[in-house]
Amino acid sequence: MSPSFDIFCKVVDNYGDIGVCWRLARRLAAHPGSGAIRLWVDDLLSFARIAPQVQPDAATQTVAGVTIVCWNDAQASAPAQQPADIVIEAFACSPPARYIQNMSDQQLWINLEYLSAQDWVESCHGLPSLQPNGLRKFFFFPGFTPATGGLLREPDLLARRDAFQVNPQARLALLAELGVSPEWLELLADGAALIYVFCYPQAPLPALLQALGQHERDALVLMPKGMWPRTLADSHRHGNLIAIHQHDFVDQSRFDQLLWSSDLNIVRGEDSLVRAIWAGRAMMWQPYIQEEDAHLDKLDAWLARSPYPDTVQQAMRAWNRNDGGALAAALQHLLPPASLQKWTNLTLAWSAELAQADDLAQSLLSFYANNHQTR
Ligand code: TRH
Repeated sequence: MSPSFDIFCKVVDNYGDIGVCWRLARRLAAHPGSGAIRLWVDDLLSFARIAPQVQPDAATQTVAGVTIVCWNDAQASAPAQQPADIVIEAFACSPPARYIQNMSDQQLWINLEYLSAQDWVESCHGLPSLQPNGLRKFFFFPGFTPATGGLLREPDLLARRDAFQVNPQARLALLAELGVSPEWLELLADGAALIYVFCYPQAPLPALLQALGQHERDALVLMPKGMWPRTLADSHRHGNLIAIHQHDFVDQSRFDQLLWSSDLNIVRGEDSLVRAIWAGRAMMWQPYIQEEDAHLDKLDAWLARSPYPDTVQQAMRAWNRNDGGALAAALQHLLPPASLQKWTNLTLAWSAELAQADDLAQSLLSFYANNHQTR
């Protein structure tokens, strides 16, 4: 029988926790090998920003085949529910105590961890940890190698991306929908660059704008509203015209399409990292900022697995170290169209290579099949 899933998600900060859980829940709901999918979320307001169909005040609702349960204190003290076959706690958020009381060794209990390209992930992936109630909880690590749980990817994703990218009208329609002006739509249709920026406020954005201004193409920088705490002029003229357009949050499918639409994607956190790779365009990554610069180690580990040459790596390190001078120096070599195309080709080839592996949802189902048989 196809296993059912309970996925528990606490929104700590930002959109990454719910972003990953929502993609996973939808992917599993569409998978022929899984049963009912229930997603427990403690912050439906944040959730609704990336999934506008979600009603922030509903105790339970069904969206895209997923039963969404508002996981608040009242819910936690309500009569415990019958646990699903596979219980996933995202990023070590523990399910409610009363729920755990109803669990037995019939359930597969998974702690879904953050994505990392660091070597140690391979040795920890799939390891059990014995819980005080005698049950085993398994560490499950997404990752970039076959010894990990893989990356989230819908089976038709790259085909949909390819179809979108050969259709310039689809791109312009999307940008028009987000309020990009007719003048800019025309410039973009004539070859101006589109740069997507989803970053933390520590990034040297002014240096990026300046570097774009010294480049031979006009450029439109598209970024979500509210991501940048300081004032930004809407438009600059350094040599070329550089404008910034800030868009309202869109749902995850449109977010993907924005990444497919851009000539350079600068993203942050783990979910956008994966989506920018699948977008197959030139890209830079800013990991979530951690104490003692642990995020810089994460970046280095990921860069070591990436196909990117030194100049691209220098640009990313400079972006993450808030080093505007080094960023500008690297971008001088990377922004000319031929270099940008090479960078794009590298991402495209990497996306094709990574897509050969099982995706995270498939890995979870295979892990269940293997573990279920041995119990
Ligand atoms: O929002 P983030 O910075 O999330 C972070 C990290 O995941 C970090 O590791 C975690 O610890 C911290 O949150 C709590 O970046 P991330 O991971 O890319 O998640 C953003 C999600 O928001 C992603 O699923 C894409 C989605 N999104 C939209 O759907 N529409 C939008 O308009 C935008 C800007 C984002």
